[in-house]
Amino acid sequence: MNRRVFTSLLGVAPAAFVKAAQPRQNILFVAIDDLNDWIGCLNGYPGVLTPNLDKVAARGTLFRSAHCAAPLCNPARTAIMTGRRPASTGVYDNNQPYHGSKVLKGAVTLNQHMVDNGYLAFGAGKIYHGTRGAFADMKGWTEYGDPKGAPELPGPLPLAGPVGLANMDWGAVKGGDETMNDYHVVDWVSRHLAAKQTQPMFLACGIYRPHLPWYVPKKYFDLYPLDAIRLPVVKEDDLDDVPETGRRMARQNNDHPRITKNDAWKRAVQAYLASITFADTMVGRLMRALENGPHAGNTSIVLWSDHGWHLGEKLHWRKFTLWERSTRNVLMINARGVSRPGSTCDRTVSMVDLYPTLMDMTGLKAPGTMDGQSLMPLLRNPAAGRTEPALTTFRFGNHAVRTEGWRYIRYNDGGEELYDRTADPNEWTNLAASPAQAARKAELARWLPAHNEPNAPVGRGTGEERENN
Ligand SMILES: [Ca+2]
Ligand SMILES: [Ca+2]
Repeated sequence: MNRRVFTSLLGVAPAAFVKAAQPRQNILFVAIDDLNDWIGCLNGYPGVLTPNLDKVAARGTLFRSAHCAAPLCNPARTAIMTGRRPASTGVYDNNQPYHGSKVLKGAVTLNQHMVDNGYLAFGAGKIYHGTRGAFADMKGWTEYGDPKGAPELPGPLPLAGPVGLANMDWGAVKGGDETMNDYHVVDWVSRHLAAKQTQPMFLACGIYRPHLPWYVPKKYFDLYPLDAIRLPVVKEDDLDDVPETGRRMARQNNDHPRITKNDAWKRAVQAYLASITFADTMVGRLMRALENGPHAGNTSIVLWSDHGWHLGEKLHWRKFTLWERSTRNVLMINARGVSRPGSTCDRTVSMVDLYPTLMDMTGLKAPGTMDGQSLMPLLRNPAAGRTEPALTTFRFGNHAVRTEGWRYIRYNDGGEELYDRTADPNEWTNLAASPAQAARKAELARWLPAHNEPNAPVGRGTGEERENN
């Protein structure tokens, strides 16, 4: 037997063994785009209506301090699906397909790894940064659905009036839920939840709202009357103690002056809330499909959002910063037989931890280097110790280190920020220049990556990935 044949036989054997040795659970993997902590169980906006997300959280473990690897779609999702963070791969921005990264050449994506090990991997909607073309994983699925709705807009764009931009707009669509893309994505995944299978499934459902534009049916806007909207508290001189690189990040789209000048802050908050409750309703439809189908007793759930979102905090909108509003995302895991219903975990965790966590949940071995660490110990015991902080990277060489008590930011040009999360949850007072904090800064800086991989090539795709909002 030559070496090649021998190796390929060895490659097959473990999967066959795993398949025979243990009954395997399905994994329902739910991604929600641009959802920050404004959900009931995370208490980011008291009064938000997210009964379905709260129910998913109550089924298992809610991670209350989960942070993205990057505060924007493409690198955040690349990190989740490959287990490698931006400083390792060079995928920092929305225009760099992961396929172009030298480091990721030959890397096995999460869904591909499931397929390689006997799972049926079904996906629909936005899992990667794009549902087709250069930014998607076109090969690593048993089947991928990209169903579209046809929401009818009530008039010419922008619906929000003069304050609206092509990519930052909001308003009520004419039809109901069934006109929306997300409705059809949930239907597509639900059909797989209704069908019996002889193999375990990895089922990925990518919900697009509350990503811009905030076009959702009127009934969701009606849930949040304008006179009851509460605005985030901001400090007008907040950016004065922020280094120039951070200030540039905050001002890049000039959103805050435009929105406040047009007296549109409350309307924008209302539209984001409406979009969140729409997404929550879609999660509820998905959960009903799971409960009513043949897989209800044998499916674990991993539900996440890709990063946070500012609605004026630190005089900024959208993501694209290294502050808490951008880095904190939603993560809830119901690992059947492991996580206890209603448990919460306050350890600071990273989204690069998901891939190794799923390896532990499925009994598979990671196919290569993983930058994160499995959350399994925290699913078993949410109070278990964890030393490694969460690292978030925004473009080349800019990083935030988040521990339970602190946030330390170091920009590529050496600019620094340090926030005491306990005393200053709004991150208003930059302590980086304080001599009393020198030792703390040095301790936190130890967690900055030793290597920053150069930028991966810019790619061309379908156009979806070009949105930079
Ligand atoms: Ca996103
Ligand atoms: Ca400040």
